[in-house]
Amino acid sequence: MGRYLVLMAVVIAAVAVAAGYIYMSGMLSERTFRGQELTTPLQAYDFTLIDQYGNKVSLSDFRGKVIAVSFVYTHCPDICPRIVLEMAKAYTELEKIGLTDEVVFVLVSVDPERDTPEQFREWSKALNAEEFVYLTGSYEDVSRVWKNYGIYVEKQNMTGGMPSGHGEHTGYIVSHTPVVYLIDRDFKMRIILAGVPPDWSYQDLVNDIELLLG
Ligand SMILES: [Cu+2]
Repeated sequence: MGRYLVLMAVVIAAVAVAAGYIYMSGMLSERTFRGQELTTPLQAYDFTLIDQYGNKVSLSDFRGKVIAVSFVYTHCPDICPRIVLEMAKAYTELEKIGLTDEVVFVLVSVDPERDTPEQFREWSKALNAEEFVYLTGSYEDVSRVWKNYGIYVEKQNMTGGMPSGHGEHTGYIVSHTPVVYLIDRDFKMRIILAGVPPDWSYQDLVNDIELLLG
């Protein structure tokens, strides 16, 4: 009788542990998007600009991959470097899990007058984010892209506003919408990560990219 009770207790405990484990693993595998998911995914707006090597690049060239698109400029004092550095961290994580062939990070200029391909090349080196695609072009071409992606861009003169001695930061700054869009393999706009890190983190970006890759 004693032995029977012990056996029962062991069996009950084992079942409880197994059930708990199944429940836990079920919870862990249920991952959700951390960015804002579009309820009706639309076809991404396609465009052609010039990359940091001077080549013509269309966004649709990357169809079949997950595309992360953001809007930046190289003279940005703080926000853009934070966005690119966070994206670079995400890229490093994706590299570790062997997913970089299936992902592309695209940065479109909000200051095409100063963001030449060469300027982008140097900036990407300084930020250690040379794997990304930096796109610029004529004001007309680039501003059409802002419009289609809902990016607000406004030049603000800094005449006398900045201390001298740092020539490249004088002149003007550009106010712009900070956002990262994720486009899926079918070239559909799916996820919006709004704001500047820490509003979203590289972990959020990796999580959502992994989910889109399926
Ligand atoms: Cu900026």
